[in-house]
Amino acid sequence: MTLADLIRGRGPIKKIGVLGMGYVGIPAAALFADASQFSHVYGFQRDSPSSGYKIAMLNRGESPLKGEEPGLEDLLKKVVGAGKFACTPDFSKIAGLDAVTLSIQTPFANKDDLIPDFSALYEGIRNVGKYLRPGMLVVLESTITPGTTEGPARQMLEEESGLVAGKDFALAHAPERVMVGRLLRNIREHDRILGGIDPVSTARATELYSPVLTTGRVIPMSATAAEATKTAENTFRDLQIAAANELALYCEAMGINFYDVRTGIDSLKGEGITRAMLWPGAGVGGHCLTKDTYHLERGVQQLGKDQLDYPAGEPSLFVLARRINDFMPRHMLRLTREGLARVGTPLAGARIALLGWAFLANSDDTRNTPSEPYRDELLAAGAHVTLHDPYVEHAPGITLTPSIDETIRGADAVVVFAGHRQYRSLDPRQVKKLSGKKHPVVVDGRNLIDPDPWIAAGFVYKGIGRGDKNSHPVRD
Ligand code: SAJ
Repeated sequence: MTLADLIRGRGPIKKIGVLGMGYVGIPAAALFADASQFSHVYGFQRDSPSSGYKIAMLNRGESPLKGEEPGLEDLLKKVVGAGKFACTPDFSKIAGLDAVTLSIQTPFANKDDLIPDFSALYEGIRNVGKYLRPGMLVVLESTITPGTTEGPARQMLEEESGLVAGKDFALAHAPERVMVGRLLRNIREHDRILGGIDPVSTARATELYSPVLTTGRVIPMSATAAEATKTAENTFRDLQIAAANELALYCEAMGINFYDVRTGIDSLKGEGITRAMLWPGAGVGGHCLTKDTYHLERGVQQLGKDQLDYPAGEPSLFVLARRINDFMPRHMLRLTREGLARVGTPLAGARIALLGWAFLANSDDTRNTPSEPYRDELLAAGAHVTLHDPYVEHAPGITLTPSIDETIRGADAVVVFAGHRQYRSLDPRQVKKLSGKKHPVVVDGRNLIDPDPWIAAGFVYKGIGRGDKNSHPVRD
């Protein structure tokens, strides 16, 4: 009996399970449940102290995801109300399903030694393995090191189940490509990279994803190529941001405006000429760009170490890009220190209003926020820091001040770290009044404010990439 026979015997996919009720798993489960082709979807969530609360919320049709997620709450209410979706901690229910997907975080434990923390993912894979039945499909959606699907994931599923991948069950990698704030849209509209360990697995996974795609298409390839595609697309984005950051640092040093240079570079259009330059800023955060480079690096170390031909002794361009982006919060510290020094205020004892704790503009997502290393350095230097973020209610280890006026009151420096729309309309006269300082400092880490009205109001202005303004005469 071949896998194709087993799958034919099972018939079309009807019952689905999604492991990992987070930013990726919840919208994916809701969309599967909303598809008329499928009869029922289980969302699997461990009943742990930290995230067990999600089970009851989801079964009430409520989204535990904070922040604006257009359409998600309504869709959850609809599929729960229709009895097509339920959340459970009972993994034994996997035995009755046709397909299971895993969307579990894959952070790095040690970036220097390229050691990821796959503990949660492997626990999930073993839970699936325990209840795996012939003809079932298993799909890894988490971003993983190239070689994981064909390697450790396959081995664990076979060990736990006693079945053989590609013979008794189908296995594929279909990496998520979602961004907070537009989860449902991204799943429907982005093309779905799909890498089965064999053509039968790829075909079965295509059957799973096609019903939820609207404008998106399935792009089939091998499992390892799919893993490399996902890790590389984030690595390349990180590299593009690092290139913009390095150029911005150069422009500051040369006393010119990065944004003039960017407009100039961007103007070279025409066939074959793409100049998709990204934006410099106060840092790169989130769960993706901060680690996927290391998954790619680990992949080539594990799968291609002996074959790789690379200039001897030269660092990986991708890792260097990571280091440049990780440097930006330190550059923000330098701009803050220099700004204060212009008015004779040492960093020690200075009052800093830090605007923006989320890693992404107009979101509440604080994972690996670049604001944190900056805040830590300020505290280490003896400064007093007041934090504000219109989207983040609370976050571990910090106290947020809900009122922006109270955050700014008495501040020596106001530092914009996240590109939230609310900060775009800050009024320099109002901010100066609240700070009560003759020459408050403003540091713009996201090119949100026009420097001139602030300089005219007596501020010391500092901005990423603004070499044309960062040494302006201070107006009385
Ligand atoms: N950032 C810049 N300059 C830019 C763009 C972003 O400094 O020009 C900073 C942001 O402020 C943020 C960080 O980089 O701190 C990441 O921003 P992001 O826009 O890349 O957001 P992510 O990490 O949520 O989304 C990325 C996206 N990947 C790509 O576009 C290749 C998204 O499509 C992925 O789904 C997501 O990673 C993921 O889950 O992998």
